[in-house]
Amino acid sequence: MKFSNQAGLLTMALATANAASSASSSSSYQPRTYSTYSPSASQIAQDAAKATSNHRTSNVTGAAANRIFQIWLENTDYDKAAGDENLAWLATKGITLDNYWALTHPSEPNYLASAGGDYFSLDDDRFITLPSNVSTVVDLLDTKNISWAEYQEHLPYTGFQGFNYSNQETFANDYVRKHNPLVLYESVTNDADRLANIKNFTEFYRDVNGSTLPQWSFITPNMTNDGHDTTIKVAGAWARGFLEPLLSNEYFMENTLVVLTFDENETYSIKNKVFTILLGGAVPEKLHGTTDSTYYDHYSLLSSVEANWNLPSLGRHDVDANVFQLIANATNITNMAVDTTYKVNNQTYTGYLLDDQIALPAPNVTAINKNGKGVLPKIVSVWGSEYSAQASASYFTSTTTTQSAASLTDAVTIASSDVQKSASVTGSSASASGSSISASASHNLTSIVSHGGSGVTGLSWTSLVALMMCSIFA
Ligand SMILES: *[C@@H]1O[C@H](CO)[C@@H](O)[C@H](O)[C@H]1NC(C)=O
Ligand SMILES: *[C@@H]1O[C@H](CO)[C@@H](O)[C@H](O)[C@H]1NC(C)=O
Ligand SMILES: *[C@@H]1O[C@H](CO)[C@@H](O)[C@H](O)[C@H]1NC(C)=O
Ligand SMILES: *[C@@H]1O[C@H](CO)[C@@H](O)[C@H](O)[C@H]1NC(C)=O
Ligand SMILES: *[C@@H]1O[C@H](CO)[C@@H](O)[C@H](O)[C@H]1NC(C)=O
Ligand SMILES: *[C@@H]1O[C@H](CO)[C@@H](O)[C@H](O)[C@H]1NC(C)=O
Ligand SMILES: *[C@@H]1O[C@H](CO)[C@@H](O)[C@H](O)[C@H]1NC(C)=O
Ligand SMILES: *[C@@H]1O[C@H](CO)[C@@H](O)[C@H](O)[C@H]1NC(C)=O
Ligand SMILES: *[C@@H]1O[C@H](CO)[C@@H](O)[C@H](O)[C@H]1NC(C)=O
Ligand SMILES: *[C@@H]1O[C@H](CO)[C@@H](O)[C@H](O)[C@H]1NC(C)=O
Ligand SMILES: *[C@@H]1O[C@H](CO)[C@@H](O)[C@H](O)[C@H]1NC(C)=O
Ligand SMILES: CC(=O)N[C@H]1CO[C@H](CO)[C@@H](O)[C@@H]1O
Repeated sequence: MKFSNQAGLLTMALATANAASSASSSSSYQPRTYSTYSPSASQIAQDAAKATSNHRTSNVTGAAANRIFQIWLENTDYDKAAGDENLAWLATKGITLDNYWALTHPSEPNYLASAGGDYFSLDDDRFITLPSNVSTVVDLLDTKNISWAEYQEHLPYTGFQGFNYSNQETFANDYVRKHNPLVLYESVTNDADRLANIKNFTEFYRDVNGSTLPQWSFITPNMTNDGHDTTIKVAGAWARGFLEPLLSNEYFMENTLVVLTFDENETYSIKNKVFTILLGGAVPEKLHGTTDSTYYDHYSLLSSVEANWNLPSLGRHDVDANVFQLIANATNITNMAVDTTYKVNNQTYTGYLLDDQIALPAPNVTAINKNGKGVLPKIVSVWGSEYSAQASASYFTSTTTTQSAASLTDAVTIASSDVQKSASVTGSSASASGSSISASASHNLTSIVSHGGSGVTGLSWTSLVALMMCSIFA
C-alpha cells in the first residue's frame, strides 16, 4: 500500500467521525515523523571504520533446545515453496510445519511482529521506528543473559541503521532495513551495546568458526538469496547451500533448533500460510521427514522462545500464540486448535502506525503466557497505568456478543487471531485466556484496511468506533 492510501484512510475516517460525532478531536492530530536515514556509500565506509561487534555466547539450558535460530525467506506461496526440490530436501532433515501462518502483508510488519509481538498496524515497508518504551524479545532474553544476535547478509557494518545498502557495482537491492526486525525498535537502537549484536554474514562465519554463536538469532539473506528479487528456485538453492554444511557441523548442530520460514505468502487474495521447516540437532532423528499440522504463526517464534527458556512475556500476541510442539511437549504446554476456515491474514487492522491519532497500544500487563509467566516487570512498570487507562476506556471489554465472527460484515477476513489483533487498537492486545474472550470483546474495534490496489476498501462503521475510542486516549 502506498502512503497516499493511508492519508486517504485518515481523511476519510476523520470526515466520517466529524460528521457523526463531536467526540472526534481532530485538533489532537499530530503527524508522526520518522527518520529517513539513508547514508551515502562513502559515509557508510567512514562509519564502518568505527563499528564494533560483540561476539558473545552463553549456554543457558532450554527445555528442548539450547539455541533457536530463525531464517526468513521471502514472498512465496506455500505450495510453490513445498514443491521446490531443495526445500523438499531440507524437509527430509526436519519437521515440516504445514499450518504456519504469516500475519499480514507486506514484508515489514511480519518482521516487526516477530520481535515485538505486534505489528502495530504497519501495512507497508516504510521507515518507521517503535519508541524506546516498546520492548522486544531481546529484553526477555536479557533477563537470563541468553546471548543473542542478528545476522543480516551484506549489512555493511555492525549496527548499521540506514534504509538500505545496495550492491555497489550493480546498485541492485542487497541489504534492506525492512527485513531487519530489531533495528526497527529504539529499545534496541538506542543502546550501543545492543547495536553491536546486529551483524552480517561475515560475522556469522566468524562466530561459527570461533565457537561464539549466540543462543538466539535472526538470519536474513540478501534480496537475491531470500527470493525477494528472484525466484523460489534461487531461495531454495541458497537455503540448502547455507544449511547443508551447517547440518553436519557438530558445533552448530548441538541442541540447536533452526526455524526456516517465509515472511509472507505471495498471492494476496489467498490464505497467507507459509512453508516452514524445523531443523537442527534439537529435532530428534525419528521426527525427520514428518509433518506437524498444529496452527502456528510468526508470534509462535516468540512464545516458543519464552517456553523454551521459561521467560516472561511482552504482554502482546506472544502471550497465547501456540508453542512449537517440540518445545510444548518438553514443557507440558497444551496448544490451542485454531479454526482457519475464515482466516486469510491478508489485511491489516487499523491502529498506531496507520493512523497518527491512535495511541500506542499498551500491552496486557496482567497476562500470563503459555509457560505460566507474567509480563516482564520492566514492561509492567512502564505500561501499567496506561494499560489500566486503555482497558477502562474500552467499555467493550466487559460486553460480550453472541455474534460469531462469520456473521459479521468483515467476518470472512477475521479469524481468531485477527480479532485479537484488532483488540490492540485500544491496547488490549493479548489475552492469556484464549481467543474467544478477546474475540467477543473486540468486534467493535475491528476495521480492515486493504493492501495494494487503489484506494481503501472495507472501511466500516467499526473503524469509526475505533477512532472515537482513540480520541479518548489522545
Ligand atoms: C551447553 O550445555 C549443555 C549441557 O546443558 C552441554 O551438553 C553442551 O555441550 C553445552 N554447549 C555448549 C556450546 O557449550
Ligand atoms: C547477567 O550478567 C550480568 C553482568 O554480566 C550479571 O550481573 C547478572 O547477574 C547476570 N544475570 C543472570 C540472571 O545471570
Ligand atoms: C560486515 O561487518 C563487518 C564489521 O562491521 C565489516 O567490517 C565488513 O565489511 C562487513 N562485511 C560485509 C561483507 O559487508
Ligand atoms: C539505497 O537505495 C537507493 C535506491 O535504490 C540507491 O540509490 C542507493 O545507492 C542505496 N544506498 C546505498 C548506500 O546503497
Ligand atoms: C547477495 O549475496 C550473494 C552471495 O550470497 C551475492 O552473490 C549476490 O550478488 C548478492 N546480491 C546482491 C544484489 O548484491
Ligand atoms: C484477502 O483475501 C480475501 C479472500 O480471498 C479476498 O477477498 C480479498 O480481496 C483479499 N484482500 C486483499 C487486499 O488482497
Ligand atoms: C509430541 O508428543 C506427541 C504425543 O506424545 C507425539 O505424538 C509427537 O510426535 C510429539 N511431537 C514432537 C514434535 O515432539
Ligand atoms: C510434564 O508432565 C510429566 C507427567 O505429568 C511430568 O513427569 C514432567 O515432570 C512434566 N514436565 C515439566 C517440564 O513440567
Ligand atoms: C489481559 O489478560 C488477562 C489475563 O489473562 C485477561 O483476563 C484480560 O481479559 C486481558 N485483558 C484484556 C483487555 O484483554
Ligand atoms: C511511550 O513512548 C511514546 C513515544 O515517546 C509516548 O507517546 C507514550 O506516551 C509512551 N507510553 C508510555 C506508557 O510510556
Ligand atoms: C458494538 O456496538 C454496537 C452498536 O453500538 C452495540 O449494539 C453492541 O452491543 C456492541 N458490541 C460490543 C461487543 O460491544
Ligand atoms: C498459490 C499458492 O500456493 N498459495 C498458497 C498460499 O497459502 C495457502 C494456504 O493457506 C495455500 O493453500 C496456497 O496454495
